[in-house]
Amino acid sequence: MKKADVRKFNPNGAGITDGNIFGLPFNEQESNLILVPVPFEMTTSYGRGTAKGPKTILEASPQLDLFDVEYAELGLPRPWEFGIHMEPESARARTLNKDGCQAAKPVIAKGGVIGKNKNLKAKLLKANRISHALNTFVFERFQKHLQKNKLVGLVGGDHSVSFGAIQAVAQKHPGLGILHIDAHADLRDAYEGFEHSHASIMNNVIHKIPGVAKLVQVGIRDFCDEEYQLATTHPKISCYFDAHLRDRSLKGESFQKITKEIIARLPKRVYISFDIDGLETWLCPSTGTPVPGGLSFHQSSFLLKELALSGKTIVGFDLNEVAPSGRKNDQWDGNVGARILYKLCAAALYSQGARN
Ligand SMILES: [Mn+2]
Repeated sequence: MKKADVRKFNPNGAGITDGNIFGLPFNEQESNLILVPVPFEMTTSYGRGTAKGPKTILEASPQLDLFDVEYAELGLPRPWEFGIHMEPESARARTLNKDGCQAAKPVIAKGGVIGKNKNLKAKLLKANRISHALNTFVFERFQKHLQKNKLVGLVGGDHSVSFGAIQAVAQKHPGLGILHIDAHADLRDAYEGFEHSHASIMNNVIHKIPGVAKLVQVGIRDFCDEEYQLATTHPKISCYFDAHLRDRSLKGESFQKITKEIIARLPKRVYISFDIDGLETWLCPSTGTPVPGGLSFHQSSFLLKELALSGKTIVGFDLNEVAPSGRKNDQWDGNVGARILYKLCAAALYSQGARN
């Protein structure tokens, strides 16, 4: 992997707030890693705001110091040297979000129970059409970058936005495994009538993307009966429930042993789908559907590092459900989001052979 022109950036200076991710000066062409922001939250059912996730992360990101000690000891102290670029938010995604939210709002207000109401039925049809359009949009963005052999990450948006990204990555790498970090199983058949809901993303991935061979879920602690059935019986799914992780840790098993077991269940090529609410809630206080429990920052970054070191290749990722608090000068959600995003970038680059 070829480095970008590193003379353009002084990592010892204060972060440049020039509107680029992590304050880095690299354009799309010279970057190995492209981030695609998708400001979309049509099906958000509880707290809203994650359409502002990419902006929240972007604004907090120049605050990071980009030297990474854990990757430094492995030979990659400066992941940024390989070029990380975040595209500007596209007008198309914003329009789909605006129209989608308008259509979905009255349906969500009724909890998806639309009965014989023709108006609501029409709105639901429209919302489902918009989901398909959004999936196609994300798929095409990803496909374009993948064809140029870029590593691509997505920044959401609600979790439904991952579908097109996983579809594109699985098309390039059939037999793909998904490492899914989340509080929620996201295995509902559909939610409130929405075919592509944030709550059914992994059900859709398992049933509609044949290139996905395996789904390994970690930190799951909020799910319904149906989801439990699917998570525990589907041959493609291994689910590490949060309660089980807690029990095993509290009874003295090392987290490294558990991590190795999780990673062993994944095939050679891995896509990481990281819902920020998989973390402890104090790390993502403004996310839409927070649940107590969850992974610590250290556990999740350890898992990413162990995956990077395992010899498996991270071929794509997403970070979703980050939302701003809405309080002035409060960058906490964005700050944690940016740090997880940088760890995802570092792990993916390392697994692809990047070394300084
Ligand atoms: Mn979630």
